[in-house]
Amino acid sequence: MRIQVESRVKSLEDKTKIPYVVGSKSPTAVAINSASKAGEWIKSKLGMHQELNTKVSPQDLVTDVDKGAEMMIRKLILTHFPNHDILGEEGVAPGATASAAALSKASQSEYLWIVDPIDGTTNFVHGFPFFCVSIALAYRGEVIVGVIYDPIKDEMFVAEKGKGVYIHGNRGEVSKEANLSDSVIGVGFNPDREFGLPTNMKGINALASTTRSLRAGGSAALHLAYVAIGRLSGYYEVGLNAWDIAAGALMVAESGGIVTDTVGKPYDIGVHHVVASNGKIHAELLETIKAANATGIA
Ligand code: 2AM
Ligand code: CA
Repeated sequence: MRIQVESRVKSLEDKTKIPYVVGSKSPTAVAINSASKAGEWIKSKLGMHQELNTKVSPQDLVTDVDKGAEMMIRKLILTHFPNHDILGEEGVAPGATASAAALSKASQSEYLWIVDPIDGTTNFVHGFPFFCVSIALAYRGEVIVGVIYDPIKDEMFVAEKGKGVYIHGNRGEVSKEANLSDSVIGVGFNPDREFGLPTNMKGINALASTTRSLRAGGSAALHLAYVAIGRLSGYYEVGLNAWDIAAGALMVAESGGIVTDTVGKPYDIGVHHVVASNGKIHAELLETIKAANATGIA
């Protein structure tokens, strides 16, 4: 696995002339190793977290396991890349203003790791087996590596810019549905009851009657990985943060899909309101969300 990944990195380096391997180990190998180690530890703590606190709302949860996993990932990354910057969910004060400020500061970084130690914390707390570790690396603001690890299913999704998306060595591809009526779309019930939840509910209401079905698994990153490998036709959610989206967005783009914000602007690490799809249904998905006044963008 490592040899395969590192040879892909080498060919990317030749192609782009980016000084891609900055240490003795490739960033992709470090991301895989970190996600795997943190994921196994998180799984071992299932049902055993010690602290449960809330952030922006009573529905927005954080545990000692989120914090411990982020610490573990930070240490592993900095061991190999001590000069890189890290934007991690648990290193940022709760709330949209603090996360926007952190992202704006971090956007100046040459190499920026964007880390969500547990995406799907509500699921982790309730023992619902759908959560993951999400790790992305951006070079001058552009995501070049994305790794998502689901420790319950032991599924490791890996994407590198220009090299596709892989799940356990097999290349992933988006699904083939050409119409919303044949599509299964991932959605989310955002914990922000003032803006995020009501906006998403308008979109969910419109999509429920125009799609084959909807799924709200509670992990943005896993939903995006599922779009990338064709298990979902698309995904829509308003009110997310950079760490929920970065790795998964690269995966969707690398598997032939499309990722934009809710008004169709191409994805960048500042996007909070996301629409991802197999590409074929993208226009219809955007139109439906717009007609429902559910873009979250004035
Ligand atoms: P989390 O588990 O890392 O918090 C579910 O709809 C998605 O929303 C999950 O990916 C979840 O990520 C994310 N989420 C939860 N609380 C959030 C918040 N306050 N702001 C943005 N995204 C949030
Ligand atoms: Ca999280």
